[in-house]
Amino acid sequence: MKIDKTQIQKHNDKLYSAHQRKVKQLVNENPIAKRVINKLVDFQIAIPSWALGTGGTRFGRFSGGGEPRNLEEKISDVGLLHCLNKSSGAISLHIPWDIPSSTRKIKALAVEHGLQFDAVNSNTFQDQPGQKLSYKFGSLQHVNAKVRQQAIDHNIDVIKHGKALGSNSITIWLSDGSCFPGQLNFRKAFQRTLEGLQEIYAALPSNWKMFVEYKAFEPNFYSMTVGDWGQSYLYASKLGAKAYTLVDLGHHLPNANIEQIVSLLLMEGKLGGFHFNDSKYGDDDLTVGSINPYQLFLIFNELVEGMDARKMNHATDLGWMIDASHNVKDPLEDLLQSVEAIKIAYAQALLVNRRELNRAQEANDVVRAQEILQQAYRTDVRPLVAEARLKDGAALQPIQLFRDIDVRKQLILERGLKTFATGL
Ligand SMILES: [Mn+2]
Repeated sequence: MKIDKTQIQKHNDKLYSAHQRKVKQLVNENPIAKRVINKLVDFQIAIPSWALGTGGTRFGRFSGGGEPRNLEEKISDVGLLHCLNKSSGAISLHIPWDIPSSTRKIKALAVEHGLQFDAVNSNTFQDQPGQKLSYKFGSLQHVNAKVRQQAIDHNIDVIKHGKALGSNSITIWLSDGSCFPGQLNFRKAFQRTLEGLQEIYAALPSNWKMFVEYKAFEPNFYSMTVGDWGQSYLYASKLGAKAYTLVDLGHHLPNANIEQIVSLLLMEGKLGGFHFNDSKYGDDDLTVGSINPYQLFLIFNELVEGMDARKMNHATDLGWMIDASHNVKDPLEDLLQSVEAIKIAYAQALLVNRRELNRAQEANDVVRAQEILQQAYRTDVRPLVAEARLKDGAALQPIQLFRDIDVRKQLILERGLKTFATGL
């Protein structure tokens, strides 16, 4: 299905005067509000192909109906999101779930929807049908060189698919690790993994980036071979200038100070990108900003500060991706909420008075520093985010429009009630 421009126009016309009042007030109160709107227009967040279907847990999966049955329908779903919010102009593919049957046709379809291909993702955390050797005891860390080679070959194959589609980065998340003490020699596992990553790195096209994602626990519960940002940084440093650390918000131990991690990785020029989600316990994959929006704001506060210090382009110099998959919401509504939460946090971070904050920090004025941060955080920036959408021809209230025109009902009519998208 496609959303007609007149449907968006009608929706916006109805909401326009109330919206305009709020924007005017914000622009009057904040001298930089107009600059914030322009930055919001440029800021795009990639949608992961695996989040378009209903996710599951190890206990079960409850399909929502009308889920995309193939890559074409996944691209069409991201096209719907992008049409509604003009902020989701890229899709992140997972190989082998999303191998195109025709690269030429898939590229043309993406262009039709105004989409680009973001980072491609490899998968050595599962065994695929027909696969020769098993990843039960890891992939790049494996004691058997043949298993390691199979994982290396897969990653190089993923790069080839990405290159054909016009992507320019690969995200490697390894589930490698151990479940019990004594199972693994940590040093040897690290060395083997590094050697495998080096072979993959050697296959990167010159303009590509490699993102090394870390995770504290699960599926291995005693040790993870890329378990935290320090280990990821170690791999990325040893690999070279094209390798970076990728921060997934759900991949930390509880109470980790993610904003500090972000700040230091940026300082070292080794922050590559993000996987956004939210969590209460661990890798919960909940909607971005649903549990702890203040933390999301604090992370963006460090991102804006650190990127400006290195004169980086907010929109293009880091990879911005969502990584979520859960089982009770309509996946498309969830993604609209996630993108909105990211843009709200970004806008609030842009409103922080940097000069005043710096002055308060230099004077050890702790109270003032908190006031400055929370002044920005407690500003309702939603009209600015909506104005950025309006400027780009998208809907003032994407979720409301999604419901008003019954997008899900249309998708169920087209695809059926009992469809299953490949994913987690
Ligand atoms: Mn992730």
